[in-house]
Amino acid sequence: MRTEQPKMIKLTEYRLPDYLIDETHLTFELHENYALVHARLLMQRNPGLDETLPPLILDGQQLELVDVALDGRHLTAVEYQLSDSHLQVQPTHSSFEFTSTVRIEPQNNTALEGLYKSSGMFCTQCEAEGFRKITYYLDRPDVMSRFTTTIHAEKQRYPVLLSNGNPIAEGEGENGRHWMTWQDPFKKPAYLFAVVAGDLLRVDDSFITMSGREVALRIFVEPENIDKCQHAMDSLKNAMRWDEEVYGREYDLDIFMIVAVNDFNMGAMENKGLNIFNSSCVLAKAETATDAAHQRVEAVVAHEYFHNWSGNRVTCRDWFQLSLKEGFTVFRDSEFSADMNSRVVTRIEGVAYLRTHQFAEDAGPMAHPVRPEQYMEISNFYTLTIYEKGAEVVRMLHTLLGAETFRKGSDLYFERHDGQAVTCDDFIAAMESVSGMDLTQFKRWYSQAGTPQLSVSDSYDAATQTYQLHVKQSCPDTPEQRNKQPFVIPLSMALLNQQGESLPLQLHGESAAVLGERVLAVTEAEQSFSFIKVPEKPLPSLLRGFSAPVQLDYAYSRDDLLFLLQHDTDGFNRWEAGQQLALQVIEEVVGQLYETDEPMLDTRLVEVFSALLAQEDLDPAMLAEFIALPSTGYIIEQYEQADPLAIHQAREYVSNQLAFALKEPMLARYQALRKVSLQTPYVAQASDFARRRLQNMLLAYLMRTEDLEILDACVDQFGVADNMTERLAALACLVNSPFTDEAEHALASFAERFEDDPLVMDQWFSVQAAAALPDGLERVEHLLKHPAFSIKNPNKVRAVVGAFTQNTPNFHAIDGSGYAFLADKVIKLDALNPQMAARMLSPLTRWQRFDLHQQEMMQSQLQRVRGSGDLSADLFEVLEKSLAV
Ligand code: B3K
Ligand code: ZN
Repeated sequence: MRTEQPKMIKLTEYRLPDYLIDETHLTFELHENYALVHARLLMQRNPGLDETLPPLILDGQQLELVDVALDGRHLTAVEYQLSDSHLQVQPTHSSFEFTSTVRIEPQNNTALEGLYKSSGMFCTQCEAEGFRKITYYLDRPDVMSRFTTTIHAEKQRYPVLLSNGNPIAEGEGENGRHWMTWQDPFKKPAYLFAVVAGDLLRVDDSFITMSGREVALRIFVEPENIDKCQHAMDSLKNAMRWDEEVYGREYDLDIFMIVAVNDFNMGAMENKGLNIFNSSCVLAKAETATDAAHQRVEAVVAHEYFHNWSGNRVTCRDWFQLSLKEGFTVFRDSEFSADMNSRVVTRIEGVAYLRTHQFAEDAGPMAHPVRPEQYMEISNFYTLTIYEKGAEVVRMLHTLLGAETFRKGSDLYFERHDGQAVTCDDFIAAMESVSGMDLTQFKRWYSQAGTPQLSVSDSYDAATQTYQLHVKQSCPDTPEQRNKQPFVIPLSMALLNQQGESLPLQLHGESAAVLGERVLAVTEAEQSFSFIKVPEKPLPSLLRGFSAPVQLDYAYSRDDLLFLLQHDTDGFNRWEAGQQLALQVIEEVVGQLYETDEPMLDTRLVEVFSALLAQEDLDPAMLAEFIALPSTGYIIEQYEQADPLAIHQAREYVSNQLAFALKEPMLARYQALRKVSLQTPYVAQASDFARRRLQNMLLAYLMRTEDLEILDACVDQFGVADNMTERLAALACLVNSPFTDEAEHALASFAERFEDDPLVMDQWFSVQAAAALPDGLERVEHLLKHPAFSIKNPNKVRAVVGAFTQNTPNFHAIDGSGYAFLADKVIKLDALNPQMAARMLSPLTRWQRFDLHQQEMMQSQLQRVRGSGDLSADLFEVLEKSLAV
C-alpha cells in the first residue's frame, strides 16, 4: 500500500549501477507460515566507474530483515539504514561479500509478485520488480549475475523443487524435509529468477538441437491435468525448431521446464530454463479447451521460449527498453503462428486486436511511446503499446529491410550483445549496420506516442497515363506530447484494373516497372507518388497486409469496397474492404436509429455476403473472417464521441437482418460443416479451426432467427460435441437467446460436468458475464457469489469482471450501474492485487471516447475510486493520468 506519493522515474536519469553482483547464492527455507531467504552476494564496485566506494543501496520491499553481514561480519543496527524500500550499507573494499537473511510470508502474498503460494505450491514472479520482495538485491535488469539456488522444503508436500539452470545436488534433511540445489551457468538479471516447490507431475520429452545436443523438455502440472500437456509440448518443439530455422537460434541449457500455476497475473513468464505459466496458457485438450485456447497456448509457449534469446541472452538495460524484448518477441511469435496456421488469418486477427485495443490506448490518457520516457509504476507499462505496437515497429523494419537483411541484422544483434543488457538503439544500430540505412527518422516510432493518420487521395490523367497518389501524414497530440514529427511509414500498395488485376508499378523517373505490389516509403508530412504508363484509372489497394500501424483514410465508395472485397489480390485487404463496408453500413444505421425504429439496411451488404457464401472455392477460414462484422469495440473507436448503446443496437440490427435474409444458405452451409465435424475426430490444426469457426459463426447468425429447428440443432451441438469449441459456442448461442429454459438447462449441465475444472468454469463464467441481454448486472452479481468464483484468482476476475466490461449494453447501462460495479471491484482488488486493479480499471479510463452523459458517469466513478482510501502506486498512476486529461 502507498505510504507516500509515488515518484516519477525518468529515462534521462538512467545511471550505471554503482556495484555489480558476480555471483548470487540463495537458500530458501520454505515453511507453511513463513519462508527464510538467505542470500550471499559476491559483489564488486562497477569497474566502469571511479574508485570511490559510495553507499550500497539495495532494493527490498515487505522483507523482515533477520541478519545482514559484510565480508562475514554481522552488522549492528547502527551500521545499516533500513526503509520501506531499501537497505543501505557502506562497503569498505571494492570486492566484497554481502550476506543477508530475510523472513517473508508467501502464504499471505495476494499480489502474486515475488514468492507466493498458488493452489498449495510455492512459485515466483519476479518481472519487473518482484525479486525485491524476496531478498535485498540490486533489482535492475542491467545487474546480471550467476545464480546458485538451494531450496529446502517438506518432502511430502513439496516433492518437486525447481529453479533455473541445471540440478547439481540434492539430499534429505531432518523432519521429513529435503533439499535441492540448482545452478544457472548463464548470467541473468534478477527478474528472470524463479523457484517452484510443489506436488507436481511431469510430462517428459526431448529435443535434438541443430548442433545435435539433446535437451530434456519437462512440463510440470497438478496431477489432475497430466492429460492436458501434449499440445503445449508439441508447440514447444515446433517453436524450438522454428527458432533454429528462421533465426538460427539454438537452445542453450540441457533442460527446459514449464510449470503451470493457477494464480497468475498474466499469461506466462520466461524465467531462464524454468518458464512459469498461467495454467490457461499451458493446459489444452479437445474436451476442455477451445480452438482459440489451443492457439493461445501455442503462441504463448512460443513467445516465452523465444525470449530465451530475445530477452534473456540479450536483455534490457532498463525498463524503458521493455519493448526491445517484448515487441521483438511478439513479432517473432506472431510470425511463428502465421507459419503454423493461416498467414492471412493470423494477420487479420492480430490487426483486429491491435486496432481495437492498442489504438484505443494510444488515444487515451495512458498513451505512451513504444519507449516511454517516464513512469511511476513499471507494471502499468506492460501495455498493448509496448507489446503490440512494438511488434508492429519490428515488422515495419522487416518490411523496409526485407527478410534476408533483417535476418542478418538480428544475427548481428544477438552476436554483438550476447550476455549484455542493451537498449532499443542497439537493436536499431545492428539493423543499420547490415542495411546501410540511416534509421534516425524511423526511430520516431520509439519516441512518439499516438496513432498516425495517413490520408490518401489520388488523381488520374488519361492523356498522360499518369496516376498520382497524394499522401498526408499527421499524428494527434497525446497527453505528454505535442507537434509530432513525420514518421517513416512503409505503405505497401498495388493498383488494380477493372478486372481486379494488379497493374505494373513504375514511378516517374524509374526505368522499369515493379510487378504486383510495392512498398512506398512515406517520410514527409505531405508527399506525392507519380506512377507512369498507367493505362486506365485504377483502384488503389493501400496499406496491404496492414504494412504500418496507422489509421488509413481514403475515400472509398461502397462500390469500391465491394469490388476490393471480391477482387483484391491481397487477402488481408479483401477482408479490410469488407470490414470498412460493414462499418459504413452500421454507422449509417446508427444515424437512422436516432430518427426511426425502422432503419434501412444497405442491401449491397446482404448481396455480397450471399455471393461469398455461394462461392464454393472460398477458403472457409477467409469466409469466416469476411462474414464477421467489426466488433463493437472497434466501431466505438471510429467515433470521436461514441454512443455505445446505439452502436450496439445498430450492430445487432445489421446482424439480425443478415441472419433473416441469408437463413437458407447459412443453414445449408452450417449443416454441411456440422456433418463433417461429427465425422471427424478433433485435431488442433488450422483447417479444422477454420471449419469450426465458420460453423459456429453461422450458428450464431442462425440462432438470431429464433427458429425452433435451429434451436434443436444448437441444443444438439451443445450436447453431442466431443470438443469445447463446438460446445461452448452452442452454449453462448443459447445464453444469448430468448430460449431461457434451454439456456438454463445447458448452463446447469455444463457446470455439473465441468465443476472440477477451473479453466472450464472460467469459460462458463465468461459466457454469462458477456451475455448482452437485459439484467446483465444482476446476473454478474450472482456469478460473483458462486462457490467457484474467487476475487483472489486473476483468471476468475478476468472471466467475470473483465468479460462484463465487454458487455456493451450492460456495462454502459444508461444509469451508470455498470461503471459503479467496476469501480467497486477495482477498489476491492486494489487491497489484494494492485496490478490487477490497475489493469481492470482501464475501460473507465477511456471516458473521453464516449458521449457526454457516459463521460460524466465514468469520471465520477474514477473520482470515487480515487477518494476511496490509500491506493497502490499502480492504481494511483492510472487514476492520476485518467483524471488529469
Ligand atoms: N515478460 C512477462 C511479463 C511480465 C509482466 C510483469 N508484470 C511475460 C512475457 O511478456 O513474456
Ligand atoms: Zn514477453
